[in-house]
Formats: sequence, structure tokens, C-alpha cells
Amino acid sequence: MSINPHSLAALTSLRRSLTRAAADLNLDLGQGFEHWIQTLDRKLLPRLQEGFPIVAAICGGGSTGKSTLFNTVIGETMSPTGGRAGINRRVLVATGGKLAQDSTLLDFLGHTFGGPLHALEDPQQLQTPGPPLYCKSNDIPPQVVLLDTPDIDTGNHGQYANRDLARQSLEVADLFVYIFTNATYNNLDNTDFIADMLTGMGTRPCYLVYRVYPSFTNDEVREHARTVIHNIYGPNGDQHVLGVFRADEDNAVAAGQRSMALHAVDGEQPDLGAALAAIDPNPLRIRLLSSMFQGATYQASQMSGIVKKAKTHLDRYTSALEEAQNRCIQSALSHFPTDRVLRRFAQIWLQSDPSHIKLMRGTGKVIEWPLKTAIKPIRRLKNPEAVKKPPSTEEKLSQQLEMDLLSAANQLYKISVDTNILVDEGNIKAPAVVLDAQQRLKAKPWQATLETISTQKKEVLSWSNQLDAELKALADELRGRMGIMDQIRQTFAAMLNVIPATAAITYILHTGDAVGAAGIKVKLTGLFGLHDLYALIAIPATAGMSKADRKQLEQMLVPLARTWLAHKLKVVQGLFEEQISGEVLGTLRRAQTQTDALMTEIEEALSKL
Ligand SMILES: Nc1nc2c(ncn2[C@@H]2O[C@H](COP(=O)(O)OP(=O)(O)O)[C@@H](O)[C@H]2O)c(=O)[nH]1
Ligand SMILES: [Mg+2]
Repeated sequence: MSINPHSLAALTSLRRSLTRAAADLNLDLGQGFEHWIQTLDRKLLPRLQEGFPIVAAICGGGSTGKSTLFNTVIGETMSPTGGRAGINRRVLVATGGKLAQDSTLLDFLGHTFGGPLHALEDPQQLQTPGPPLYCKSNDIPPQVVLLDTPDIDTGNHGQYANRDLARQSLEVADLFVYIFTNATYNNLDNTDFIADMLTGMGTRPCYLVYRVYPSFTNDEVREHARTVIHNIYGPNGDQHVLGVFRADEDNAVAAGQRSMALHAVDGEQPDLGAALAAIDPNPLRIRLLSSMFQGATYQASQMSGIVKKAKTHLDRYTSALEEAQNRCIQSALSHFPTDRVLRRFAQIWLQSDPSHIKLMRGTGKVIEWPLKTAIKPIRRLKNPEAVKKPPSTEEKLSQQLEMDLLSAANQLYKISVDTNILVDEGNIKAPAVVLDAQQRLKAKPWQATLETISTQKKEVLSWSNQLDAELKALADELRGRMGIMDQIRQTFAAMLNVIPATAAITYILHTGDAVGAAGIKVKLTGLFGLHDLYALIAIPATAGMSKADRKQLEQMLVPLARTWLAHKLKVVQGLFEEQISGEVLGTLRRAQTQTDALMTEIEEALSKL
């Protein structure tokens, strides 16, 4: 993987999608995530943007001439120099005029250094600790930002003062300008510390500036420089050195009468300013940042794994809750009002009879069994008043339904607010994203909710236009499949007569277990994705129906019971989601959709990396 516009865009996209996924899932990705974001925001992504300047940091031991060098490069005396008075406590940032007007850049630099970046107003400000300050310079190459770093003293008991401040600003540097004197070049204490700074945070290339006695030859300068390079970078340090300059000691410089004069010991560029101006930032930065980039990419893939796992967990929990809800809804309808449904259907059936059938039935010409026995109910059906069941059955049904509804509601409530949900493989913990919704459900007055649900039982039992229309469509469909003789025989009307009153309410079983032999067992499949349901319509074998009639009846009951149940399951689902589980399930489903979309983005970005 290399850094190029595509991989940069991919990492930027991961920055966004992983943050959003973590927020959408209410995931705590821990300190690693925080660190990743900070690395991307402060150290990596902005620095890879087109036009981001080269940051060069001047560093070296105390009083080696850092500030003097800084002032030399920027062409102005901005940083105090010399003796105690010159001991700087803050970073001073010099930018070319154009960069100084770029507030995004200044913001970013300030961000990186650990505080807002303010303009230097008085050099004295540098002598008290605080966030970095900046100044403008016309001499500095336009794409370069130069840092004068604080002095690091070996203060009390060998503790380095200002070390953290210095480290923070050095971390953002693309390269260092390391200045040393004849007195310090072989001072291991000093270079150890600098070496640690320069290489401990990822190796940066550097320019060396040797403040040297004018009498030293270039060969001597080279030799001393090699010692310094070895001390800083180890045996193969040469590759990290961009150039070596000598700055001959000059009392006029010490007296502030002239600036430092730098001369390249080797190489083409005459002085440091020219060398900085000639640097192409891209290869330098790609080399410098590629290990950070790879680290960030690796971390992104780790975090994507965490998101994926959380999403799998979310999916498992959501389907477990949906399944549990379906079971509750099903148990709310565990009594099938056979009699009611059959009567209504028979009514619809008769009303939708084609006229020639009505006519034939009226003349009684072709009517055989079971019409004889069915005549009474047909008459009853023609007079709606007569259809009414005795109040006791109606009441019983209503009470039964209320009990079923309330106990199912209680069950669903418990499951919806529980910290875990039980499935065959064990417990699944409620995901973090749903906890708030669960709390709100808990805070809802439950008794009042139960009352609302219980007032809805009529709604559950009632005939809606839609259900009637569905039953009518069913009647037409069944009729279409029947031969004319079957139609005339009016099995449905007959049925009303043979179904005993005790079958008015029938259990719908939750499992596929066989249930006695007394009645017709109707298997309902594919409802709500539940396991098969059985409705048991108790039609005594003694009802005097032939085997063929029973078979036909059974064939008609299946779609009828299914139509009714499908409709009512939806009604109860609506009621339960509105009153109980809606917010919890809604939150889960939303999180699923959002995370799905984000995971596609994450996968895509990772595949590009
Ligand atoms: N003679 C001489 N003195 C210098 C030269 N450069 C810096 N100095 C002096 O060295 C002292 C420390 O310099 P300064 O830039 O403050 O060092 P810093 O503490 O590393 O920032 C000051 O008194 C400077 O005048 C130089 O080229 N020749
Ligand atoms: Mg200084």
C-alpha cells in the first residue's frame, strides 16, 4: 500500500464511516480509537493534503545558536538570543506571508502543537511557558514553516525541562535542522537526548549545521558531522542527512551585528534557505508518513472488525427480539374463533353466489345433502340478527382474547426491556444502541399501557373492510376451483350446521404436535415466518359427513384460517409495536440499516487500501 490520492481518500472515508458506525451503534471503541482519530486529524490527514507546507524544526542543545539560526533564515530578529535572556520556553513558528493568512493552516498547526496559535507580539512572550506563537517572514521559502524550539535544560536532578513541549512540536516536523557546536558535537549526553527525540517518534531526515571555528577544514567538519550522525541515527545514518552546513563562529554575529553565514560543506544548495526552498514536499512526506499511514490503516481494519462483530450481535439480537415478538403475537391469538370466522365466511360466500346458483338453490331442484341440514343456517344467515351467537359464547371469546392479549403483552414487555434475550444457543445481551429506548419503555406507566391494549380487543375481533375484502377474494378463489356441483352442494353452509357450539373457540397450537383425532387439523404455514401453526377445528366424526366432504371442508378451512390469522396477526403486531416494542425495534432496525450502509463504505475503503 502506498500513499496516493486514492488511498488518502479511502483513509479519509474510513475516518468518517468508522466514527459514524461507532456512534450509530453506540460503540465504545476505547482509547485506541481516540488515538487513531487524533493521529489522523492532527498528524496524518492534513499533512497529506495538497499544498500543506513543509515543517522544519530547528533543534539542538541549549545556547547552540538555534534562535540565531532561526532569525537568520527568516531574515529578521524575532527570537531572542544569547545567554539566560535567550532561553526560550515556547515554540516560535515562522510562516511565509501567504501561509500566515491561511487560517485553516494556522488552526491545524495550533491544534498540533496543543493550543491555539497566536501571533507573537513581543519577544518577551517567548520566555514564559505557554502555547506556541507565530510570526510572519518574507524571507522564508513560501512552502516552508520553520520552528524555533524551546531550549531544553538539564534542570533539577537530570530532569529535562520543556521536554514535552518540545516533543509536541517536534512531532509535527517533517525534517529537523540540528545545530551543534564544537563544544557539543561529541557530547553524548546531549546527542542521546536529541537522538531520542529525533528517532523516537519516527525517523526524520535532517540538515546539520555546525557552528565551527573558521580554522576548521571542511574535512574536519565532515568528520565531526559523521560523529554526530552516528550518535543520532546509528551506523547507517547517512541516508537521513539532507545536507551539512558550516556556520563559522563570528563575533559580529554574537554582537548582533550580522546574521549567521551558512555554507554547504557538500551539495548544490549554497545555504539553508535555498536548500529548504528546493525541497519537494511530496516524496519527503510520503516517506515520512507511510509507516504512520500503514499503522492507521491497520488500526482501521481492526476497528472495522469490531464494528462488524457489533453488527452481527445487533442482527442476532434484533432477530431474536422479532422472533420473540412473533411468538407473543401468536400467543395473543391462541384462540381461534372458529364459529365466528366460519359464519362470517359463509355469509360472504352466500352473498357472493352467482345468481344462477342462487336461483337453483331457491327452487330446491338440485339440492341434495347436505343442503337439507343446511337450510336452517342459510335462513339464519339471510337475517343478520339471527346470526348473533348467544351472548355467553361471545363474552367468553372476548374474555379469552383479553387474557391472551394481556399476558402476551406482559411477556413482550418483559422481553423488550430485559438486558438479555434468551435463544437456543444462550443469552444475547441487549446492544448498547438500544439501552436508551429500553429505559424510556421502562419509564412508561405500564398499567396504563395494559389498559389501552385491553380496550383494543374489540378492534382485534372486529371485521374490517379489508378483512372482508380478503375473505371475499378467498371465496371467489375457492369457488373458481370448485366444480359447479360442489358449489351447489354448498359445503360451507352445511358446515355451519355440523360444527358444534363447543368448537366456537378453538386453540391454535404453537407447535406441529399432533392434537387428538376429534377434529380437523388445519396446518398453517409461512405466517410471519413462524413455525407451522395448527388450527384445530373440532368437527366430530359423528357429524355425518362423508370422508370426501371432510376433506373438502379441510381444504377450505386452511386458507380461511390462514387469511383470518394473517390479518389478525398484523393487527396485533401493530398494536404491540405501537404500545410496547416499537421504539426498541425501530432503534434496532435503524441502526441495522445505517450500519449496513456504513459497512459497505468501510469494506470498499479497506479494499482500496
Ligand atoms: N560568536 C558567535 N556566537 C554566536 C553565533 N551564533 C550564535 N551565537 C551566540 O550564541 C549564544 C546562543 O545563541 P542562541 O541563538 O540564543 O542559542 P539558542 O539558545 O540555541 O537559541 C548567543 O549569545 C549568540 O549570540 C555565531 O555564529 N558566532
Ligand atoms: Mg533560543
